[in-house]
Order: sequence, then structure tokens, then C-alpha cells
Amino acid sequence: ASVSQLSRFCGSLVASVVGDCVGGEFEGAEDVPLDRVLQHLSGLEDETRGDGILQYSDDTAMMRCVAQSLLTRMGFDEQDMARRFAKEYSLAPGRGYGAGVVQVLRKLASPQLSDVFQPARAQFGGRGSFGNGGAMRAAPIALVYRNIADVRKYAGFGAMLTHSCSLGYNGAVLQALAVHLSLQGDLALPQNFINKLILEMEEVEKDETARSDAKVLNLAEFPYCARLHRVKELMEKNSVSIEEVILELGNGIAALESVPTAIFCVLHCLEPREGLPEHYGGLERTIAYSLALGGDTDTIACMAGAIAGAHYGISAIPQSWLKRCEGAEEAHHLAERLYKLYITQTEEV
Ligand code: F2R
Ligand code: MG
Ligand code: MG
Repeated sequence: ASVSQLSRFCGSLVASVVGDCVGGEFEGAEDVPLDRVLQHLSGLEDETRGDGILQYSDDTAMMRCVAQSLLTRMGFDEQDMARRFAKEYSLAPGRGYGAGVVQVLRKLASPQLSDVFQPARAQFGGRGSFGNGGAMRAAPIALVYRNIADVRKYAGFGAMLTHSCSLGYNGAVLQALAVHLSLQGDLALPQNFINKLILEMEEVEKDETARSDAKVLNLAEFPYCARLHRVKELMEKNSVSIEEVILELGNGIAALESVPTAIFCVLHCLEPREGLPEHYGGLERTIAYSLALGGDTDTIACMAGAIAGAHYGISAIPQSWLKRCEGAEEAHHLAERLYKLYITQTEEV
């Protein structure tokens, strides 16, 4: 059945929150057996269990700020977004933020600060962060801008408020592009989807700064394109082990080690997979598989959830999961409001 655009919008934001909430259980774990993942997920369906609500982490806390800022300002406004990040952190600092980014969030709270991109530039001895914190919150950008060039531009700017290394902000660009294409229905042709992402990222990584950052960090030229080519190779194989995915794509806190991985999770789970329950739909498979990789599970599941949710729509997320995730209902409302903004805009918001 065809999925409505509104359902895709809601599916994207809500599944990203669900990925964050259910993924928190395994964040940082090296070896996560699939049966533990399935036990965790089936526990969500058992209403008699008193485990309560699964809380969201920094991923959702910052994604909400991005969505609320875009809605209030009817587009990207760096001052407003920066203020919201700082306020959110000051009200709830215990959401599991990255060790470095908290310094940026404290500096952003200063009323004397005129250049809101400056604190991010001072991170890591002036090299800037390459963490996945810009990417984990990038989905709402794709839910506001229709034009792919705008998605690229504002996903980059939104991430630069905390991540000034090109590996950090380009990870956010890739994530927003993946959500954008998924909203357009491009996952119906997986090979086209990955080829389009490679073409877009070739443009993005041509940039002088991106080239020099890759060199300084001892990475291959065009590092995101290189990873996306590996995603393509893995897609072509009949059987892929978890170990192979981790080795080829990574499962870590760096954007380069997690954004292409999240994209692979979505592509791999378009079809039923051995070890995953037959009654699972594609979205449930994607979340379960993301958790089974271990490492930065909340963030990989959050990013994979945002891409998969935009493909399958809101009805693909089990009600029993939604009920157990803090912030899922609010994400639904935010997505409905973003959809209204998206359809009322003419050219650029
Ligand atoms: N922080 C976590 N998880 C750790 C455990 C949390 C635990 N559950 C708890 O509650 O205590 N998760 C969250 O952080 C990730 C997003 O991080 P972000 O926003 O990118 O932060 P940061 O600090 O900028 O970067 C993360 C780390 O990456 C390394 N790093 C980044 N750039 C670097 C550079 N240029 N040189 C060297 N290292 C660099 C550092 O270790 C940073 O601390 C998400 O997983 C989110 O869920
Ligand atoms: Mg987190
Ligand atoms: Mg994480």
C-alpha cells in the first residue's frame, strides 16, 4: 500500500525517538547477542512488566530543539537553535551527552556570545568534533526543506553549531540526505538510493576543507563516499555477518563510523533476514538489527529509525513500542507541524 507523505513525516521523527529510547539499553556494549535484543524488544510488548517508560537521551533532546527552532522561526536560525540547545542542556544535563560537546553547550548559554559557531570551532584543540551529535539530530532539516541543495546546506549549518570538523557536519549532511530521499520514496529502488547518496556526497566532499580534514585524520580521500561504496558491496553479498559490518563500516561514536552504518541497517532490513522474527516488518527489523551491532546503539538506531520511518510510515511502528518510549507522542505532534510547514512553503522557507 502506498504510504502518505504525512505518515512518512511522522514515521521518521517517531521512529528516531524509538530507536534512541530502545537503543539506550545497549549503548557502549561490545557484544550484543541477537536473542538479548529480541528479548528487550518483546519485553516492550508485555504490558504487565513494570519496567516503565524508556527515557530518551541527548539524541532526541537535541532533535526536539532542531524541530522546535525550525517551526518557531519557519526555517533555519542559528541564534535560536543555539539558544535552545543551551537551554535544553541546562535543564536536563543528564541525558548522556558526548564528553566534549557539553563544553560547547555551556558556552552557548552565555548572553555575551555573538558568534554562535565559535565554541564548536574551539573543540579538540581547534580541530572540531567529528562525533555523530550533528547527524543524530539532523532528520527535522529534511522535513522542512523540499530542495535537496537546501537540505545539504542547512543540515551542515545545523551541525556546525557543535561540530566544526567536516567529518562531523558532513555526517549530518549525509543523514539528512538519506531521510530526504527516503521521504521521496527512493528506498523502493535501493541501488538508486545508494547511488544518489554517493553522487551527492561526491559534491559535498569535493570541498577543500573536507579534503584537508580527511588528510589530517589519515582517512581515505572522500571518506563518506568510500564508506558508501562499502555499503554497496555489502548489499551485493548474499550473506553478511555482524562482525563484517562492524569491521567494514564501524559502530562507533564518530559520524563516519555510524552514519553509513545506519544507512546499511535500513537497506539490509528491507528484506526478511535470518535470525529476525518472521512477524517483524521492515521497521522492526531495522531497529532490532541496529541494536545487534552494539557500540553506539542508541544513535545508530535513532538515525536508522529516522530513515526507515520515512519509508514505512508511522503505522509500521508497533503501538506497544510507542507507548513505552518517552517523547514519542511529542515527536508525532512535531512531525505533523513540520508537515504543515513543508506543504505551505512555496520555494524556500
Ligand atoms: N556520549 C554518549 N555516550 C557515552 C555514554 C553515555 C552514558 N549513557 C551516560 O549517560 O553517561 N552518547 C552520546 O554521544 C554521542 C554524540 O556525541 P557528540 O554530540 O558528537 O559529542 P562530542 O563530545 O562532540 O563527540 C563525541 C566523542 O567523540 C570523540 N571525538 C570527537 N571529535 C574528536 C576529535 N576531533 N578528536 C578526538 N576525539 C574526538 C571524543 O571522544 C568525544 O567525546 C552519541 O552517541 C550520543 O548518544
Ligand atoms: Mg544518546
Ligand atoms: Mg549514542
